[in-house]
Amino acid sequence: MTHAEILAAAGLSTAELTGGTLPVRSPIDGAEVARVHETRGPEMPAIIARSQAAFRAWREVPAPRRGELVRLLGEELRAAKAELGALVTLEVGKITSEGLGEVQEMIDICDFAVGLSRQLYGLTIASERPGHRMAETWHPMGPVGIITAFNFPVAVWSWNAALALVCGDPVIWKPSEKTPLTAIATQKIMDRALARFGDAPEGLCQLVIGGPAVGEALVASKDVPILSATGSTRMGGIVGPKVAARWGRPILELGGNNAMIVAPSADLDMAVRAITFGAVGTAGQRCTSLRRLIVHRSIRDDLVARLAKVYGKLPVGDPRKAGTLIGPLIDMGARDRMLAQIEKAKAEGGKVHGGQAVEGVKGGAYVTPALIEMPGQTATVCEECFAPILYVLTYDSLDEAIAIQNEVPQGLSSCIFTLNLREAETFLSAAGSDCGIANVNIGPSGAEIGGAFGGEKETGGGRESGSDAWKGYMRRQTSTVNFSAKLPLAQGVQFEV
Ligand code: UN1
Repeated sequence: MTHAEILAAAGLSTAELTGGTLPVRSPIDGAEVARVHETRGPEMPAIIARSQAAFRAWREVPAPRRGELVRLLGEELRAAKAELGALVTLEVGKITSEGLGEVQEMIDICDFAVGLSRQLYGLTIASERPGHRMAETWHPMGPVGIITAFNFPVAVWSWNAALALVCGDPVIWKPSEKTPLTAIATQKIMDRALARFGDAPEGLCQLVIGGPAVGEALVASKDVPILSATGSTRMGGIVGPKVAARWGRPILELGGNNAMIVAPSADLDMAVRAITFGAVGTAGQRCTSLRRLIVHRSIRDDLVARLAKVYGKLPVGDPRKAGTLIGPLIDMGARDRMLAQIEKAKAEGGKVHGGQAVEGVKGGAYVTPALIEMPGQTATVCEECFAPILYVLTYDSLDEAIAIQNEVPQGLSSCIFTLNLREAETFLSAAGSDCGIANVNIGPSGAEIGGAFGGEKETGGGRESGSDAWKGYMRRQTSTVNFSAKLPLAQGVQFEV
């Protein structure tokens, strides 16, 4: 299919694709595929006011009925999966199966949220006073600002939106400036679900497109009590304090520097497959991508030799072509940053396999992934570079491996390959990995939506997606009801008048 056919199949009209100020390029070949209209800064107060008005209506709709909207969204996404997946491939350069996987992730969170809409449970708590009942209720919180990154241009919105909507919160979405087209197409899918739903308030799900002024309005507004932002640690370092300073609630999912420890007992065939998907899948552009391999000295040479062999024959190229495993980086700037990072690692004693610019499709930023044997965990290894670079480090004892794993400032995802129960459980224990995600015999990326997603330290501390992450989108109310005819005070305090 041509670029134009993919855009048309995803339901994008000429009016949406032309006449605007924001140029959109496909990383596949660097071709400009659209000029999209941007939201202007002065429009933001009215957009936020609409969201507040929608909130006042939506919070009174029973949660299971709110879940019906998300159920319809899931249905519409199922119907549009192929077309939206192909658009993800066009706009981000993901291989076909990963483009489809991204849409599947949206469908999965919709299913999860529909179930959740009947399970927004609070606790009942034993009161110390006779004739009293204590309970906790979860209430809608208000508009949620969602700022998403280019690498999961639509799935991250859905993790936030599906939960927010069943929790009774409207959403305002600001996608990455690099990926407005998948956002517009997704908004149209949402609009179809809204139309079928019938009586949702106007302004429940809004999309704003543009640069910092638009994001800044969401970050600064007291009328946007929750601000969920995915992106770099640098961005989170600006957004987080601003939201906190106005007493808003930030949900941050920022940088990762994810590691795998490979122990002597590891099943190396499995480890090699997990390492390869983790490090080079999505061209190394997942927050959860594998960036550091911490290998026991006794198996290091064997593992590096196996990886070097696999790396030598990885199919890089057009992401639409069957058989391609590594598509382009998002743009030439990303490629330049990767090549510069490799030079820095070399200067620190790194021995590099791969890591070269290649032709792929003319105009795209194609690279062979880099495997870099490092003499130790240098400053460069501690930085996140959003590209397929995997550093190999060596360890002798498990304690040392865990210390290396935890030494970096980021804390998103981690894993260990071992068949030794003591090692596995130590890695998962309080003295083990300090990350939000810690896996055994599974790579660090490709998490299911059922678990809470996010991490500690410079990763920002936020949680999205499964488990009880929904609580981040609601406010908790503790109520004590006295059904007795006396008024006893807690803690035995006497205060007779
Ligand atoms: C991200 O890169 O921002 O666990 C999200 C994973 C995906 C989500 C990644 N489910 O790799």
